[in-house]
Amino acid sequence: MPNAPCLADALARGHLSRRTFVRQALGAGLTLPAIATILAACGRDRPADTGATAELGPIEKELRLYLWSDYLADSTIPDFEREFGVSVTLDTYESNEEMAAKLLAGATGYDVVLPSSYLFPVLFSADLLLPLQRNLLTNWGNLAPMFLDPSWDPGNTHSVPFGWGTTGLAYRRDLVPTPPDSWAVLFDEKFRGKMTMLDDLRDVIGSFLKLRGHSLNSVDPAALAEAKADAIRAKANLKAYVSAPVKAQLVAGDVWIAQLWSGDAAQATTEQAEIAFTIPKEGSMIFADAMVVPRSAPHKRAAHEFMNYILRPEVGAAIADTTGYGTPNQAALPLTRAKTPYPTAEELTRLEYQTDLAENSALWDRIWTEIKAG
Ligand code: SPD
Repeated sequence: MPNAPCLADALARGHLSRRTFVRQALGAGLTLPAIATILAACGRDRPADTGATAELGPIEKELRLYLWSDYLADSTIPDFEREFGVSVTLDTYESNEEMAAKLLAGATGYDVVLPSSYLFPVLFSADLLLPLQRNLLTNWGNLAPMFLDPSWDPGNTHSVPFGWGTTGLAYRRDLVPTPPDSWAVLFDEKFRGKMTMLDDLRDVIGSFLKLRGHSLNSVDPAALAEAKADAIRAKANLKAYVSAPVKAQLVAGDVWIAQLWSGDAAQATTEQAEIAFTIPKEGSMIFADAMVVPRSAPHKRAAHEFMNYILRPEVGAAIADTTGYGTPNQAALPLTRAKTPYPTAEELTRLEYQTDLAENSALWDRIWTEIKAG
C-alpha cells in the first residue's frame, strides 16, 4: 500500500494526477481533510483560477449541477431552462463524502454543488470554492437572518443557503404499534430485518453518540468506542445502510423503521400516509445545505443566475413543498403549503449541527469501516 508522504511527493512532482492521488490516498487511509490540505499545498504554484473576482460575462448556454438527490421541484430545472435559454444537466449524490471525494479528485465540470455545513472547512482548505459576486444575487434579501453569516462561511462570501432539515426515524404507523421515541429502538429484535440506517457515517455514529448523551461531534475515544459497539449491535437488526432510496422500501412496507432525513421522510409520506417521522428524545442532528460554485466551474455566470433564481419566493416555495425540507427563504415560507416553521429555541436544545472533525476524521473513518465490516 502506498504511504502518504510518497503520494504527496508524487503529486507535488506532477507524477500523479489529482484523481489518482485522491483514490490512492483514500485507500492509504488518509481522510478528506488531510487530502484537501495536501491538494491545496501542491496547488499553490499553479496559476490562479480565473473568475474569482473578475467581472463575469454574459450568461452561458449550459449549466451543470451536482446536487443531493431529490432536492428540487419538478419545475425547477425546466422553468429555468425556458426562461434563461440555458441547457441544464443534473448529477446527484447520496452523501457529502461521495461528493467531496469526487471534487477533490479533480472533477471540474460542475457549476453548482450543494454541500452540508460541516464540509466547508474541507472545501476551503482545498481552495475549491469561488468567492461569489453578491451583486448578481439580487434576491439575497429574501433569506431569513438566522441562516446568514454562518460560522462555516462567515459573511456568506462563498455560499447561498438552500435548505435545512433534521435526521430522525421514519416509521410505518400501521406496522409499528408503539411510535419509536429513542434511538434504542434500533436494538429491538422484534424489528429485525425491517429497519435501516442511513449510509452516512456522520449520521450513524452521531445518533449512537446522542443515545448515550454525547455530542454528535464527539472525538472522545471512549464515547466513540461505545458508539461503535452500539452500532455493531444494531447492525444485526438492520436490513441495510441505505439513504434516500429507502423511501420506496418504506412505501412498499419492506422497511418499517428507517433512520432518515426529514424531507425525504416527508416525500415518502406523500406516497404512503402511514409513514410518520420523529426526532428521538435523546436528540439528533440539524443540517443546513448551501449552494457553492467550484473555482473550476465552466459556467460561472449561469451558476449565479441559477442561485439567484432559487432565491425567488415562488421557486423556493415549490422546492420546499416538493422536497419537504425547510427553506431558509423567508419570502418563500408564506407561499408554502407545509409552512415548516424554523426550529424553536427549545427544539434547538435537542438538535445539534454537525461540524468538521478535522484530524479526528481518521478515527471516525476507521470506526465506520469497522462497523461496516463488523
Ligand atoms: N435528499 C436530500 C438530502 C439532503 C441531506 N442533506 C444533509 C445530510 C447531512 N447528514
